[in-house]
Amino acid sequence: MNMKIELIKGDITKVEADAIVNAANSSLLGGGGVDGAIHRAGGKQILEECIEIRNKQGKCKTGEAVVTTAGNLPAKYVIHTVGPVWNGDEEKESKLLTNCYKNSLKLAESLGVKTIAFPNISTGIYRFPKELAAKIAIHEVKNFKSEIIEKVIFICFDDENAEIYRTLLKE
Ligand code: AR6
Repeated sequence: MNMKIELIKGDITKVEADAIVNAANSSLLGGGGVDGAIHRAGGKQILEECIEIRNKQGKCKTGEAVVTTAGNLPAKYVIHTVGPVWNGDEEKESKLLTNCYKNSLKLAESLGVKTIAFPNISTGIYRFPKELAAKIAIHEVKNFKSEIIEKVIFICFDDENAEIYRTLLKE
């Protein structure tokens, strides 16, 4: 089944989806950007669970995803995925960003998630070109067939990403 796609300009910590995705780093211990916002708004339970995951499996590799509960957030789960830092190796870094979306969606399915919200992974501090990142995200979501996930919401925080997604989703 094809999943419904929605675009929202705003703050992912306010979104009432079953799962929201965090653009984390491999330490899983928090940081700036959307990661900082999620940990601040969600409270210390999220960090405590991230520490437990680290103790069990070590760091989270780029392109992989892990899950915690969502603490004080309106979502049920936070799926933490680690995007690639853009260094200009388009093929390698595109593949890693693809993996972020794919592995997050697979994990969401295994949790029975019906609605999932993604931020624009890697397009902030990690400097991935926004248009290329948006094409990868939309392509991956359109190609992912699911009997479980009904809706994917792209949450664009900055004007530039919102405009890019608006244009690409019209096509
Ligand atoms: N809601 C939705 N999107 C947001 C929010 C928010 N509250 N705040 C920022 N964004 P970034 P990255 C957007 O830098 O590039 C952290 O320190 C932002 O406009 O958060 O993957 C981590 O710990 C941008 O489009 O993540 C890592 O060390 C998008 O989120 C590193 O940054 C991603 O920007 C990850 O860098």
